[in-house]
Order: sequence, then structure tokens, then C-alpha cells
Amino acid sequence: MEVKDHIFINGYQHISYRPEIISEEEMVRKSESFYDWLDSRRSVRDFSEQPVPKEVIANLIKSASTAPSGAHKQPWTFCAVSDSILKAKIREEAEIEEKENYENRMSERWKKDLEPLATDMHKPFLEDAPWLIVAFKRAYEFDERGEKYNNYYVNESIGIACGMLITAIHNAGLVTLTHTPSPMNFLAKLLNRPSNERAFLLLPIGYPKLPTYVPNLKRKGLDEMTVFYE
Ligand code: IYR
Repeated sequence: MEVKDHIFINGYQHISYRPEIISEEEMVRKSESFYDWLDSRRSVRDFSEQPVPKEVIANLIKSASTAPSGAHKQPWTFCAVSDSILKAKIREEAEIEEKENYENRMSERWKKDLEPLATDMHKPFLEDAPWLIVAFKRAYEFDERGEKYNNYYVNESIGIACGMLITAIHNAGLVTLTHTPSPMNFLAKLLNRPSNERAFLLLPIGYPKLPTYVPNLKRKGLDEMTVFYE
């Protein structure tokens, strides 16, 4: 059969796409080894100050930007911070919020649930890590006349992009932590972001401070999280 390299639908060009087909045997092998590799990722709270090249951070962000998004609106902005004065300001304001969280806003149950993770209000990683990426979701855009129009499935879109970013960080041999100081409004102010952007997640990126210990957590097994309907 002759395959055209492009066709038109609703007046828009669609290009021929042919992902590489692999044998079932190779599929089993690859999916298993990818799982083993992904399962070796751990969130790390203690970072070394060793620098990471900007080019690597750019590649990580480009990887995240390959995520699917509602109507392909790509409703995200990634702010990559290595400036130590800015990192110190972010730490200072995050710790103010976290102090309030730990002392007044979080329930006893919540704090008990965090005991295995050994977290507290102190966030030295916000200064130690060579880079912080703050992912902002773009709730809406402005058209040519300056009118607002909403993006679609914004939380889903940026959530998927952040998942892919975390995977890319692991692939680069670096570590991260999903940090959500809440409320996060101070980040938009410090980074001078426009009104349509809301901070979604803050990811410190770098090398672990050695020796590093992580909590001995177990992940749910397949049977605990999967229902097959065959
Ligand atoms: N934001 C706080 C508390 C915290 C909450 C959850 I849920 C965690 O999984 C970890 C921490 C902090 O960053 O310490």
C-alpha cells in the first residue's frame, strides 16, 4: 500500500507517523527493564552543591515539554533558578510557610503520616541544590486583543509534564524531590510571573549529598493497585 507522507483533515496537515514496532519478546524485556530502572528512582532531600550544566537542565525541560496536553495548549512555564540570592529568598519564604504548616496548619494525623519521611520545616535543599525548577501552570492565555481564554485540563497536563520531568532527571543520573510549599503564591511574586501563571510544583535538581539515606519504603504491589478486566 502506498503511504502518503501527509494528509489534510479539517484543513490541517497530518503527517505520517510510524513508531518502531518491536517483537513481543523484546516488548516484555524492554518494559521489564524500564520498570526496574524507574523503580530505582528515589526522592532525595539532601543535595550536594556540585554544579549541573545549564545545558542538562535545558534538555530536562525540553523532555518535560514533550508531554501531551489539553488541545496541545502546553499550559506550562518552567522557571529554572541557579542564582544563589534568588534561591536563598525562595528558601526563606518557603520556610516561613512551612513553619506555619508544621506548627498550625497540618493535622496531627498528617504529621504522623510524614514521620517515616523525616521531613520538617527546614528546607536547606532550596539553597544547596544547584538548580530549582519551578513548574507554573498557565490557567489562561491572552489573545491578540488582550482577552483571556482558558486552557484545558491544566492540572492533568502539567502533572503529566512534571512526571516526565522527574523521569528525565532520573535518566540524567540526578535526583529530585517534589516539593510543594503551600501556599505557593510567593513563588510567582519572587519570580515575577504574570497573572495567568500559578506555581504547581518545585523540583530541586542535583546530585545527592553523600552518604544519602532514604526511608525504607515499599511500593504497592501490582495486585494492590491493579484490576484487570479480560
Ligand atoms: N509541604 C511540607 C509537608 C509535606 C507534605 C507531604 I503530603 C509530603 O509528602 C512531604 C512534606 C514539606 O515540604 O515539608
